[in-house]
Amino acid sequence: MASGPSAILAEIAEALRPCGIYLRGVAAFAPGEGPLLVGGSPARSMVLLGNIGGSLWPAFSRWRRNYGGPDPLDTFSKEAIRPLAERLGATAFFPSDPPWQPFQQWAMKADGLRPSPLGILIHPRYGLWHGYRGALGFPFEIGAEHEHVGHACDACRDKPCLAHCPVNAVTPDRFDIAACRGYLKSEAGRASCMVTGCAARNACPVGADFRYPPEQLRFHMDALL
Ligand code: B12
Ligand code: SF4
Ligand code: SF4
Repeated sequence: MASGPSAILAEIAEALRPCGIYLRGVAAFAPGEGPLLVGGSPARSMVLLGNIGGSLWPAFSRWRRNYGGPDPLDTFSKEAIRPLAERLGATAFFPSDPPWQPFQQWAMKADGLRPSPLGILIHPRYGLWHGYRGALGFPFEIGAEHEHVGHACDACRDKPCLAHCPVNAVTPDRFDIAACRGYLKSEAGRASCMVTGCAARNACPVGADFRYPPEQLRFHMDALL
């Protein structure tokens, strides 16, 4: 078992690399501020884990050939992350498990990421093409270097994401979930966003190289509906 913060991070990175899941930052909490861990003490560090672009899609696709149950991506992530949590004595959190944990707040704390008009946090390199698959909470500090990145939307003059949604669900103030869902269920939506992904997300010029592969786009759209 790893001892010392940098050995722990190295072990996590090493164990999850074959699954295409990466270290996505470490959020640090003041004493008493973090969520409660198994055993009752509050977290001092939260190691965020997730995909960068289509990084997990090859491993997930292979795994899925032998899985016919519900929530495949969540199950795949849990199978990868849970044994690691046990080995490291960490508490595992997953983004889709109720009660929803504030993954986006943790990511903002870890790397200074901020939300795009779509509600998704934007990364200056990966754009809107990244997500979180889990997090490991520890009752001690892990002194990872913080990347603290800039906010791409501030420098984006034309904001094409705001112009490309066919039902104007994406606005500077809010994301209109009902309008989006209504469109996705319509014939037009089934022939457009459901096949090629969210048009507003696709219109963003940041991180275009990290765009999800077509099957992954469709998978997430099906899940959204
Ligand atoms: C519920 C939920 C939704 C709901 C509603 C969101 C809402 N109004 O709050 C719906 C179903 C609409 C949704 C949609 C999507 N979601 Co969502 N969603 C969540 C979930 C499970 C819980 C959010 C929450 O309430 N958290 C609890 C609060 C306490 O945490 P928080 O960090 O403070 O929450 C922040 C969000 O609520 C955010 N927020 C507020 N309004 C909206 C609206 C949208 C659309 C989003 C994405 C976020 C958002 O602001 C809060 C403050 O920072 C999170 C996972 C998680 N555990 O956070 C994913 C999550 C936020 N979603 C995510 C994604 C990627 C999407 C989709 C792109 C799905 C897809 N198709 O791929 C879409 C976006 C719409 C689009 N057209 O592209 C990612 C975002 C990753 C990132 N880079 O930031 C998360 C983190 C899941 C993950 N596994 O990574 N989502
Ligand atoms: S198009 Fe511009 S404003 Fe919209 S998400 Fe991308 S960078 Fe941000
Ligand atoms: S999925 Fe389609 S309808 Fe929904 S916000 Fe994106 S562009 Fe608009």
